[in-house]
Amino acid sequence: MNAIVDLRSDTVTRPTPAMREAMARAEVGDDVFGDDPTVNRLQERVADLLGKEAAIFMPSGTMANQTAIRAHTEPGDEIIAHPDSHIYNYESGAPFALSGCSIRLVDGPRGMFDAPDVRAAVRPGDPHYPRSRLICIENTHNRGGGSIWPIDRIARIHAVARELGLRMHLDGARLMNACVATGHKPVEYARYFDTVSTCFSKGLGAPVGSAVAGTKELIARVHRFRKMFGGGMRQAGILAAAALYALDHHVERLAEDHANAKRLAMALAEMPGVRIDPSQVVTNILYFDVDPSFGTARDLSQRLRAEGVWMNATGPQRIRAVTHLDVDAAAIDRAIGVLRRVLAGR
Ligand code: TLP
Repeated sequence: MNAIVDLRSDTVTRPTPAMREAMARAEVGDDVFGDDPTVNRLQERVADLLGKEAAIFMPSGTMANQTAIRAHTEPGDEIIAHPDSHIYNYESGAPFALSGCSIRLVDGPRGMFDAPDVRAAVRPGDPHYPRSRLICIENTHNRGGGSIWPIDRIARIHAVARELGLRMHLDGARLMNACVATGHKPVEYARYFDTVSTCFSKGLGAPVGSAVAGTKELIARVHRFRKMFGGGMRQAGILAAAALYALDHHVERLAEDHANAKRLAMALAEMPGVRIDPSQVVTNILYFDVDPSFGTARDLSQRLRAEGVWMNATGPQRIRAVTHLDVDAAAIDRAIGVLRRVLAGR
């Protein structure tokens, strides 16, 4: 029997033998004391990569985003974010619970809004209102289908933020996917943001780990909240070594994941009962809609699962597939074959 093709998320990747070796060799210390040389090396590397004064290692993307949000805001403040954003949908309501902030949702196609939308959403400086404090942007955008924010749009939003005294946070869980797809350097995006979070445990293939970068002052605040939220880690160099390995070896190869996602999307577009626009598939995430005459998304995903192809239903008729390090072109071919067979035999 063929191995399972797991397209549920790029978080499912397992460390490669070479990454495990790098982890086993890592020099470690107690990172709560600031003593772990490998964590320190990773933090310097990430700060440098993103053109920031400092960076801090985090156990998860969620904690990276939420410690940054807490560092920028005070209870009663308001955050501007997209209704499809990860921080709003998939972080357990943390901005409300951990930072005491409300979120003003600003919509737009494929997870992206523009500067006039932001300007219209900022509250007047009147004590009746919450204080608009922080704009959060996600790049690439997960529920937007792995979409990439155009840099000039980010620059326009940044200009409004500066004019009106708001800060900017980037959820860059998949920033490297955006960089590989466009050829832009991470710093070209990061320069518009006060803080940037980025993940090593998505397409980059590390088992655990994210980071937040910003000014020394902001990162000192983020550090305090990481401790408060229970994210202080001890001999975390073993994990930082995996992240360093991923930055050295797994960035450029993201282009393969993008090519695989595109190929899967093009094949899906030819299948009965499926709606997808392959031209919108620009990185490693794709969504497609299932015609109700072919059953629900959950029905289809269960039938696919029985054939060894795993994809999650994300809505009544919607399925997400994510390509990654553990799915090569041959595995994509197998997934395409199974999809064809299952859809033909509805
Ligand atoms: N996303 C996961 C799920 O939570 C949905 C996935 O499978 O895609 N920002 C973005 C844009 C993300 O997609 C994710 C994870 C996170 C932050 C949170 O990262 P973790 O899972 O490390 O807390």
